[in-house]
Amino acid sequence: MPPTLVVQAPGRVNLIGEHTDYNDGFVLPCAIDFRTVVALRPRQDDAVEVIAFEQDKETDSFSITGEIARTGTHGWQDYVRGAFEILRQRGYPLRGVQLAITGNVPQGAGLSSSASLLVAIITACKISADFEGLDPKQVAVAARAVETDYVGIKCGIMDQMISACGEDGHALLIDCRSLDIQPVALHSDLAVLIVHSGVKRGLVESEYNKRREECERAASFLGVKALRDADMTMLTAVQGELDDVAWRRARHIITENRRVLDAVSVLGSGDTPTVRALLRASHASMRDDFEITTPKIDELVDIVQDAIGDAGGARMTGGGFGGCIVAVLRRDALPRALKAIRMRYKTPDGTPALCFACTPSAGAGSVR
Ligand code: GAF
Repeated sequence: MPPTLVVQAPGRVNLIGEHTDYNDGFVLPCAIDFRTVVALRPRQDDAVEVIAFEQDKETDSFSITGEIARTGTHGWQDYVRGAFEILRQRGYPLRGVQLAITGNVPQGAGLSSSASLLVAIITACKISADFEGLDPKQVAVAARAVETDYVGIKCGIMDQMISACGEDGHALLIDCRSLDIQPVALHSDLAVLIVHSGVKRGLVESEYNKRREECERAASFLGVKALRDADMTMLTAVQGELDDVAWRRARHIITENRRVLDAVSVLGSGDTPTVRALLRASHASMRDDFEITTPKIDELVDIVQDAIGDAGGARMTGGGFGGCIVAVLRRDALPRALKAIRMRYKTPDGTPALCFACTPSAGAGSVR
């Protein structure tokens, strides 16, 4: 029997603003044309039956009549179960369904395949059961709660927000404190290129949590609610008193927030020398102050930056410790970026790097 509803939710690439989201700061991601797709058919009972095509057609099933337990594997099943459990806890009327999940967001690449899965499932539940009062921002908040409260990943809100609220042809400036969003049109001469370094993202969870603690330590030393509320004058005044690691983490966050706001006007005007300066400074700050890049990622960023010169900028994107880089560059510089990657870069296992020229896309919604 065919599905009654098909919903998609995109992955994302962050153009600039890394690790600023959980510091109540600013980010500038765009949704990409790689997505998770969920097909749904209602059932007559209280069971949820799921098949995940990209996971070797693995299946899962559970009942929605009481608390929905984790499998404990941190696998895709816990994301689906968590989405239902968080909606159940919040009092939304669930119904038994048959779900088929597929999609093409590269997994483990730092392009938010898990956020897109959660946003797709919650959006599908919302549309099929006709929930009142769950707008895209609330979908994002519920999806993040699944990660933090059910799966146990202490992420920020960026990935879920952009997957739920993305706009065609635009990046989104997101204020991660108020959740206000401002669409930012990219100049028509600009392209967004994502390159997978082939470096598997290791240590992500433990190092991510460590960065959060270091940022919290710095904020508490400075006497502010979050590093969003600090500035370089305050930070300079405590140099030598606050431990050096926390001091440098704070410098990354403070300067990165500034770079995000500066990038907003520049992306619209297509001023690529300034794009270059901002993305280069962001990468250097992630490498030297936040210490989340790896030598292979640094090498890839340098290769792309050398090839495109003043025609744009390149930096690591996402949580770090592997994954992808992003370049924002003039369309006419794309061929030389791709040629340089092909000629000069090899992934750790010797294969060519995967490159995706992507289009800023709309957020989650039904496709039929
Ligand atoms: C990961 C997290 F999930 C986001 O919330 C964000 O902190 C990002 O790393 C770094 O900017 O994707």
